[in-house]
Amino acid sequence: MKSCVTIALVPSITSGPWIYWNDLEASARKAAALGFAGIELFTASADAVSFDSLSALTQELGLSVGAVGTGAGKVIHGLTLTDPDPAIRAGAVTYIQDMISFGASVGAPAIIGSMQGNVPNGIDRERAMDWLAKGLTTLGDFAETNGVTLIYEPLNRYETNLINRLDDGVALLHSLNTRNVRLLADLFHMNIEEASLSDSIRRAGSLIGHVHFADSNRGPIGMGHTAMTAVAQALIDIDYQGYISAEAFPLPTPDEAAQQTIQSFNQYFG
Ligand code: LER
Ligand code: MN
Repeated sequence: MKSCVTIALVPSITSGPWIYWNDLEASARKAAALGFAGIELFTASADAVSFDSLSALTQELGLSVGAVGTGAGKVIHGLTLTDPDPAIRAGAVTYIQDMISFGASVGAPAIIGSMQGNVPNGIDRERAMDWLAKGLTTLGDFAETNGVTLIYEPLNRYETNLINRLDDGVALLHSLNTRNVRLLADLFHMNIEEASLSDSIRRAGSLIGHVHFADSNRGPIGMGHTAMTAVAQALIDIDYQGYISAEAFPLPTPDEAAQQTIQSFNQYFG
């Protein structure tokens, strides 16, 4: 398993569950100094960070890019895969394709979290799930031709009414006409929705492609009450090889949150 830490690079978004903020180079240098293996980027668009500077920086520091988030497509551009307007759904697909290409240029998968949207008012759940499935299939195939997987993230009930639990995510993935989509196990969302984090991880098994590492209160692991020993054992038992990426509030400060995260990572997975 590989340690990873998030860097938020969207100037108009000034609070949220990301450890480092605003300055890619300074953040990457701090992450490398603490011993993180990877960085996860949250950018406004696919061209917000230049490939040349990103690849030079990560090569110099020996860091990989663990994943790229696509949530700004919803927050800034108002796009989701389940919008009732077909033009907006198509815009969401194009936006995510651009993010997939950007991520693939540095070997990283893109994450679909908030970009999944919600069952819109006045629309049947079945119809919205069909839009989601079509979007994920198109994007899963697109990612495959770019040599990366696509990561789909169940979110807690306050953020989506589409898929809240890993079991339902597994069923969704099995229904798709692509085998290139993996699940994101975000321990914060799971703390709200799952009966047992470790049992859900064991059932999802090899379909888990990325992990968001946050405690019950979305602080860095160690600052809440998630029973992390059992969660870590489940990830070890399913032979999870991917990133354990800190998507948590930068509390009490970004530097202390990063320090707390790497200490917890080493405690459970070192
Ligand atoms: C949002 O709560 C989240 O967990 C992100 O990873 C997805 O956009
Ligand atoms: Mn997440």
